[in-house]
Amino acid sequence: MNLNISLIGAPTDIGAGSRGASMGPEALRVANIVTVLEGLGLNVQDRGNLTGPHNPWLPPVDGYRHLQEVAQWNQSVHDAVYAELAQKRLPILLGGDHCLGLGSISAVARHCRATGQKLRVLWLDAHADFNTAALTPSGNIHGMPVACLCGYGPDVLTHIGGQVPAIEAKWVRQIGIRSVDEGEKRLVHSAGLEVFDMRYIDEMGMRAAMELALALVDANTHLHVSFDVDFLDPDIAPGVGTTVRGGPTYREAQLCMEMIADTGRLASLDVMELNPAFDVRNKTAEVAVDLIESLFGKSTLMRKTR
Ligand SMILES: [Mn+2]
Repeated sequence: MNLNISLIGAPTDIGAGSRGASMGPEALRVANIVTVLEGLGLNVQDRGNLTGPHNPWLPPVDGYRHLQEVAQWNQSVHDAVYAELAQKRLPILLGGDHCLGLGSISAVARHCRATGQKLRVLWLDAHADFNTAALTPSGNIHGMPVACLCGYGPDVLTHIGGQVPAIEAKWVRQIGIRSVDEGEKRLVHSAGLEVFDMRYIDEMGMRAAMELALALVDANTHLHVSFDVDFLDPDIAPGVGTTVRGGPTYREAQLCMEMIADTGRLASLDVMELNPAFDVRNKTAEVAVDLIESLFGKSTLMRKTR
């Protein structure tokens, strides 16, 4: 794995349905993300925060809230993530709401085209984030990034990575899903996304889900993890805007991260939707940093390394 890490803060809640994810990057820093990663022997550069338009908090226009502002933020994220990848560094995007997964992953996809790598996206989330303007009940664009990446969305969002669609649905594995709108569900199926929802994890276990989600990841695969903190059960992670009961437990989430680490292919990461306004003594940020530590190879198991 790449030992050179760059942190990119994106302090905005421009695509969300509640305010506060804009404080996410600082909460992760307060939870010692830099020293924890350095403790694993990684070289960490904190690039500070991107800037962008303020949140005007307006109702939807033609099915989108804040479309131009969302596009601006995503362009900044795209440019910053792409620049780090071009310097052979591993970018960690500190969100910010999950609409920014669009900018991040479209940059990753562009990098993979330039380097001839295969891309695998693991989307860890309670939600499929596959809404469109026609389907969305709210107009909040944080419910749309996966659809936009797959080409379903307005031009100003789908074109950010320089190719439409930015990615193919079959490159994505969604894990932990438990809240999908009715019309969104049909689009997820017709687009052909592979989804390991909570029922799958309940019945088959996290291990089986992750073995399938990581199948065929090889030495030429760029593995991107888009970690929406609402993936986790609200008992351990209350600090998000859209809690959904029945998510992975602490141990299940650790196993998920450890199995990703075992591949040695992690090459970029988003940590999204952390909302300190809903948190309790920063515990969600601390859990997130704990899990990130495992994602970068800390083993909690008494197991000899190979
Ligand atoms: Mn999400």
